[in-house]
Amino acid sequence: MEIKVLHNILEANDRAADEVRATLAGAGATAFNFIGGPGSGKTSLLERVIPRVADRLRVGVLEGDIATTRDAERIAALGVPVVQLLTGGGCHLEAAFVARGLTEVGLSGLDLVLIENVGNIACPAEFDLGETAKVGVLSVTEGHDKPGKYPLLFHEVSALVLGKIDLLPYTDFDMQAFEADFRGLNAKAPFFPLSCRTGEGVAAFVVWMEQVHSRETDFGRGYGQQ
Ligand SMILES: Nc1nc2c(ncn2[C@@H]2O[C@H](COP(=O)(O)OP(=O)(O)OP(=O)(O)O)[C@@H](O)[C@H]2O)c(=O)[nH]1
Ligand SMILES: [Mg+2]
Repeated sequence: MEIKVLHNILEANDRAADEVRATLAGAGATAFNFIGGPGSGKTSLLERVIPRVADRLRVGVLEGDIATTRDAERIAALGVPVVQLLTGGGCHLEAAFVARGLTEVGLSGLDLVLIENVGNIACPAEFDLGETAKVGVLSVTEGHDKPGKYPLLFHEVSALVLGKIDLLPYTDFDMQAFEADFRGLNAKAPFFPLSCRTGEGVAAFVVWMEQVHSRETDFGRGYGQQ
């Protein structure tokens, strides 16, 4: 019974995701779906990325959250349009909700749409939002064993950010073990170690985002399967 219900939800979600994809294509916009655990640094990454592209690209943000507008307030302070998507307890965003968010954020005037999913590395990976690319966000304080424990996300991502590398000296994070675990699930997605505290590594990630927008790089849904 439970399995049947989930199947129906995913089917409906996939149809809505196809509509989001068509809407984005019609607007010439590129959408990134940022997926990571609570506190992994998703909003901090958006705060670093947006000022770096704002002179060239028009950016809008959809902020997924369970209960507050705190992240939306942080993004609004950067002067870009932002819509808060409150799930009211739900552990992930769904495509129909994103479709409404795109209308509210003013998609027709945008180049990039940055979607911060609800903090979680399990549920959001199952839901196609119609995004151009999924970006996984893990931080060194979460541990190097996470790819094998949460394989779907690491398998699905078009790029993986490993944040908070400024904290590496204070943790037992094993970079070699982490990369081996990740590459066992996803051979191709580029890997961006970075720090939103120092700014190290952010520029390379922004270059990748712009290449995705200009379609100069290979990317996409199920990238890990290729
Ligand atoms: N040292 C260090 N701290 C960081 C870095 N990036 C983010 N943080 C801190 O980590 C905490 C969580 O960062 P957020 O950006 O709010 O994380 P988030 O993933 O958006 O969190 P949720 O929206 O609650 O899921 C904050 O206290 C940040 O200042 C980093 O690169 N280095
Ligand atoms: Mg956040």
